[in-house]
Amino acid sequence: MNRHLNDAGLFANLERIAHAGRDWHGPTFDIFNPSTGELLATLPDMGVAETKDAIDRAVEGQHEWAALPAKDKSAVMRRWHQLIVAHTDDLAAILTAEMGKPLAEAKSEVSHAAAYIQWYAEEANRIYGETISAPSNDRRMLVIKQPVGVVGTITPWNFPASMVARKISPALAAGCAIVLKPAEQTPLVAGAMFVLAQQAGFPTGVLNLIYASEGAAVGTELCTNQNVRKISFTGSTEVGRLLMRQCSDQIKKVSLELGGNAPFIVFDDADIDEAVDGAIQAKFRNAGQTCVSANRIYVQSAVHDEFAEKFVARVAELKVGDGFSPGITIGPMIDGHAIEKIEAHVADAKAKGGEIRCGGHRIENVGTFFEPTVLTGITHEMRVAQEETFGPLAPIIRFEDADQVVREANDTIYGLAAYFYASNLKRVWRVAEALEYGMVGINTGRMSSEAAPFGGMKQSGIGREGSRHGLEDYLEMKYLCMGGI
Ligand code: TXE
Repeated sequence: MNRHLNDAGLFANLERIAHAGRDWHGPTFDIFNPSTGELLATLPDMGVAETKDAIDRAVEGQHEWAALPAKDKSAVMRRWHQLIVAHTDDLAAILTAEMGKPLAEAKSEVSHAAAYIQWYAEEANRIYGETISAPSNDRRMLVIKQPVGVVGTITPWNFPASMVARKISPALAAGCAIVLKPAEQTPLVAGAMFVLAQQAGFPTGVLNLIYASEGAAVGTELCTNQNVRKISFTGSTEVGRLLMRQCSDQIKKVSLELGGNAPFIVFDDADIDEAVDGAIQAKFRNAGQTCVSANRIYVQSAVHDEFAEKFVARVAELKVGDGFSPGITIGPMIDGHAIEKIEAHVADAKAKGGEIRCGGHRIENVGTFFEPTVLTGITHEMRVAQEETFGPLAPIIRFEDADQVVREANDTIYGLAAYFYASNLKRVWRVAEALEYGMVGINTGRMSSEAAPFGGMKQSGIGREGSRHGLEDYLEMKYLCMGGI
């Protein structure tokens, strides 16, 4: 077992938490540390039968949970939040071990996850309906909100703790029960959060966990089982499309948070030092493995060289390595495929005239590391600008015309996040309104918050997570009309 997890008290119970506490005699799969290749854990490899069981348990659990008064639901959720806060170090160690991100980033992710649970614990007390002025005096008309029912949730490996909290906590606040399948690379922190949920006192069947070595079989069961009323998925656009097709027969509700191709635009009236800071955050957080990662950096001609020079100097200071080592700012890629995708984007850019300003290579050692890389001389047509790289690769595109850059920024199938730096107020408004993205960071490289709606337009997804809007996605609206009054 990983030396950093020896003291992680939560680690001991992870194998049993998924199978309703029973022993497991079926197939298993292994979880490895991507920094070291070390074996971390062996888990039950569950399939369709276990998913059906979990859904049945969730149906029972959901009735009990929905019937609890709002303040009691809120109290259980608050206890879960407190336990997560109290175990931040343990959870962060598990997260860094299975996913690789630097320990400081892992702690900040656990805090972010806890913030969602706290926010929605409060929101559980604030589910309101409405009354309607009836057109005639002999009737009363109103709208009530009720939980959608059992929710199937599938999460990715890049934020293994906060994705779980971001999906589960609004669903719980609404009165739903959950069947969760975390990503096969990073199921351990989800398991640990479930151990803490059990200690917090959720009724049996409210939270159900499926460990599986791949997503297809469990995903198909969740999408096609009549008792699952909604699917909430974060992952690739390709799998999102598949899940939506599978849900279509039953007209099942779906929330999808999928790929992105975020533009980061620096106009000539921007504060360049602040723009460099923002670009470092927006590009290199989580080693570029975020759906809101700045994928294309457009810089206006007059400030291009100054920006590029300062940016390259800052990128050269980033430290790559095992997330447990002090001072590390860039952890490993999740696996070898991720490295191959970055290499292909670099090779394509080089072949078409792009210049490597720093980095550009995988680090040949143990683990799956790639050097933080900056490319200049990039054009909108190159692969690196057209596709989501999902790694520490920053392509800079020079532009002249402000209207043209907005057109290029919007010229993608994605519409998740965009960023721009400018100071002219008229420009700020015009560009903010013209960008076809669900989230726009203006003079900031970081915008995710439990209090704000996170989600995208176009093929980046459907629905929003976080804020009041994230709660509404788990509530059904029912119109009541009372006559004969
Ligand atoms: O995603 P997958 P991968 C993007 C990013 C990345 C690419 C591929 O560009 O490079 O997707 O990553 C489950 N039915 N994002 O391969 O395959 C899987 O088990 C049901 C963006 O990791 O979509 C895991 O739990 N489920 C993104 C989850 O889907 C299935 C985060 C994500 O895996 C399934 C991750 C199936 N047929 C990747 N196949 C973001 N929006 O942040 C897989 N899964």
